[in-house]
Amino acid sequence: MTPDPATRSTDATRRSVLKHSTLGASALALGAAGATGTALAQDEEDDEAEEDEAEAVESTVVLFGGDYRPGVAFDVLLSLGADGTETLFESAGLTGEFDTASEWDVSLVAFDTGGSAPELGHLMTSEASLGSGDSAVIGTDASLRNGELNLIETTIAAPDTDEDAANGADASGVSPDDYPAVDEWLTETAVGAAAPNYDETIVDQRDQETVTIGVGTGSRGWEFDPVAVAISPGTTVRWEWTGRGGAHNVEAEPDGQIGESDYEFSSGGPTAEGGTTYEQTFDDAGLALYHCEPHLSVGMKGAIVIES
Ligand SMILES: [Cu+2]
Repeated sequence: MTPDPATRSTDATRRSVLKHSTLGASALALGAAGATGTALAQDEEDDEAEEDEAEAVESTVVLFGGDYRPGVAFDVLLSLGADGTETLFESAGLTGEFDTASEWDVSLVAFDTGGSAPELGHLMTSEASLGSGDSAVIGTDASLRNGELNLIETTIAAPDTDEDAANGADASGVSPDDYPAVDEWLTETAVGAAAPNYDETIVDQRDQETVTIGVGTGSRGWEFDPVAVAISPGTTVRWEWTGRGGAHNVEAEPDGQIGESDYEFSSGGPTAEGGTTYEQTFDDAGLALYHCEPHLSVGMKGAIVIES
């Protein structure tokens, strides 16, 4: 029997989707992602009776590798429904766990990458219920769901409540107003250009043990993503080169830049090699402002707020 697409976003269905979650099992198999995933599944069981609470928890989603844009906000354009989902899975040759298309919700989403035209992608989930008009943010912590099928698993911050979405307020309470140096570094042009992908929000990743920042994101590959992120003291940040936009590096030189910054570090000379990583652990509360040397002039800048 095929579920009627129109009923798939009702509360009753949403609850059954959450119950139906296969996250526990798959997260365990994923090793590093297991700790977070299992805790998440547990949270959902605990919160099942409280619909609103459950929605505030992050949800796991699956994307095609080419659609993965860490830290990028997106709008749901439409839900494909049961028939559309089945067609997509078939045309993409998805097998195995995707044989049961009815267990998945697939949405067509528009990523807000700051370019002139939105970039579209598909977002698959067996636990969150997304509807047209919902907005959320793609997680920066990703793992490979299925290498053969080029599928990435990550989390999304659950659909925002209306007031959050409407005014763009950071629900986390990490406000750029509290960190004028972040604003200064990312918007002023006395040293380099303004970061084109900074929208005066600081992505809250304080609950993550490791945080990943894409190096070479955006339409031209000249951005860090997320451009501004809040982490907890003791967190390791890993920069990951996308392989796009030419040679990049990660350079924090408080003496040579605008804005008060507490950290100095460097990944070394620029490299274009996709998959390159650079890690830095931030033990003390404060600010780290940094940039890419070859692309400082086009605003390839980033900021990390370390706050408990
Ligand atoms: Cu660069």
